Amino acid sequence: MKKIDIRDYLTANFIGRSIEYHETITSTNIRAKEIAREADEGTVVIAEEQTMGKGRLGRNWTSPKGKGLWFSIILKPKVKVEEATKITLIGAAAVYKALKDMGIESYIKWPNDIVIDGKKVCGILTEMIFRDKGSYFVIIGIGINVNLDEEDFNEDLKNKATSLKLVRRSEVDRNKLFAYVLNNFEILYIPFKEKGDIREAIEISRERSILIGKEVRIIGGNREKTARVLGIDNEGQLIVKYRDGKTEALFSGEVSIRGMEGYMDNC
Ligand code: BT5
Repeated sequence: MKKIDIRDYLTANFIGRSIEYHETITSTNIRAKEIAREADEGTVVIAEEQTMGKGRLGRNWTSPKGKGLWFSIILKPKVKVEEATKITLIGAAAVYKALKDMGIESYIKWPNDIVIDGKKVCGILTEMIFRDKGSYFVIIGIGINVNLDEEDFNEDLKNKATSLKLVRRSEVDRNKLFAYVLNNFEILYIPFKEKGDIREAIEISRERSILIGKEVRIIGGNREKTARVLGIDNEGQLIVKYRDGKTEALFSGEVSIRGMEGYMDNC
């Protein structure tokens, strides 16, 4: 197994300039939180394998050894904390663009999944650490199924997850893809960090959305409702219309969206 080395491809100035590498770790998000205070902005924690990879809302993230990109970026934006949740959309847009740079087409399932052939190939978990006087750090954890084989997915995941190797039918260069994600992330993140400007990421989330125009089940708290997705507004919220005609803008993080058809079910 080749160790990650992105020196040939990294053009970003601060995202990924410092990388903490682990063979095995519980979760790169957990480790990133531990070192966030001392770390420079843009520091990345990456591991070949996670033994307790985390999804949202306490869910698990399957992270077998040497086959994926499991990493977390430490960010210290100056924007209001309410704005910082939008960083998930920057991550999704950056992964989409990086895959495109590799010649791979993908879709975005708002707010945190990248989907190919109706199956999840990447998930994003954004977490915040609050410090005194209202300041905070952001950890954006990105998991990309690069060279996973069928047998790396358990029965539950087989129908709803895939890897780049499975869709491409050949191995994908992890170093190149990793660097491309970091490069694209920095380009999209700088206007946000400086001015709260997230327009390009939202534009991409709209253009590549797998949800817009579809009927979905919206699951949040203990309620579940059917709605049609009308679009994504300029704040990055998902605009949905319920069967009773009411519309609502949903914040990322508060809901899970399920498809009504075979595609993207439960991802
Ligand atoms: C996510 O949660 O999609 C966020 C995943 C974030 C993973 C990265 S890896 C680096 C960093 N360190 C961490 O510990 N985490 C981050 P959510 O939307 O809740 O989706 C979780 C669900 O996706 C699970 O309940 C499974 O159904 C499914 N799943 C688990 N592992 C998967 C995989 N490898 N590929 C596709 N789907 C998976």
